[in-house]
Amino acid sequence: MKKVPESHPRHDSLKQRELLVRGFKEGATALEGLIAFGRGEAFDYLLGEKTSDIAMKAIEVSAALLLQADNPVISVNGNTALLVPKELVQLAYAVNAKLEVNLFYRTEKRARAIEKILMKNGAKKVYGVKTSALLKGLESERRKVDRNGIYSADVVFVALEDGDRTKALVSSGKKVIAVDLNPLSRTSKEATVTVVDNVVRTVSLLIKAVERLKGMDEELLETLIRDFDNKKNLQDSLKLIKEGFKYPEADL
Ligand code: PTJ
Repeated sequence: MKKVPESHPRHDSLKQRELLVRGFKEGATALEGLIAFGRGEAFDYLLGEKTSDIAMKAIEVSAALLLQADNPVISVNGNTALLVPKELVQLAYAVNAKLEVNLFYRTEKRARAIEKILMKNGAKKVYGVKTSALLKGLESERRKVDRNGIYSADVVFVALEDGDRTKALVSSGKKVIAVDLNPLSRTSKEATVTVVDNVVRTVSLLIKAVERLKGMDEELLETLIRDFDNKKNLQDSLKLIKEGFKYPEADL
């Protein structure tokens, strides 16, 4: 892998790009995934490349939803498999969730490559390499799911997701936790809880939030979930992004 100097001001972002390029070369990440990441980076730049308090609120509610779920499933695609494989496996253990590969540009070869990455990072079982059910109201390859995984899940965690599937999941009665840097995307608008943040930062923060909330009163978790207004949270994130358009006073 190429070397990005630690001192480089855009070190983290450049490392993430390298991971995705490697994922592409290894057959796990879609070429289109690299483009999708670039769109996310633009939003992240405007957010100051840090997790906002607004996103933290959504992370806390996501932790509550995962802890309350009977059959939570973490959906993994070609981007998240490279960016946060270890963290997704840890999250799955922390909330007793299943891991399922779900791809827009689905091929069995890619699904297997992603399964291999997750196993290497500690997963014992990965769903979605072979699929056994179809999600209603969806025409893309993402409709292919596992009957014992996403199909029967009550809470699904997604990141870098397509609006169509988010809508199909919500329409089938599931709660969807989405991580999406674009608060205007259809996924952001359709999800039950949207974390407007870089998935690279979100997943470890989510694990910490789960640890904090574990063992808390059911009522407290319910109150957190009930009091959360996703639309308001998205509007607040959008305001923050608008702030990012201001030229720093010091540079004027
Ligand atoms: O691996 P596959 O075949 O399932 O394909 C995955 C991609 C990402 C190619 C596919 O789902 C896709 O085309 O996604 P979209 O429609 O481009 O949506 C991606 C969304 O995620 C956009 O709103 C981006 O702003 C956002 N995004 C990009 N990078 C990140 C991100 N959100 C959070 N963290 C990121 N690092």
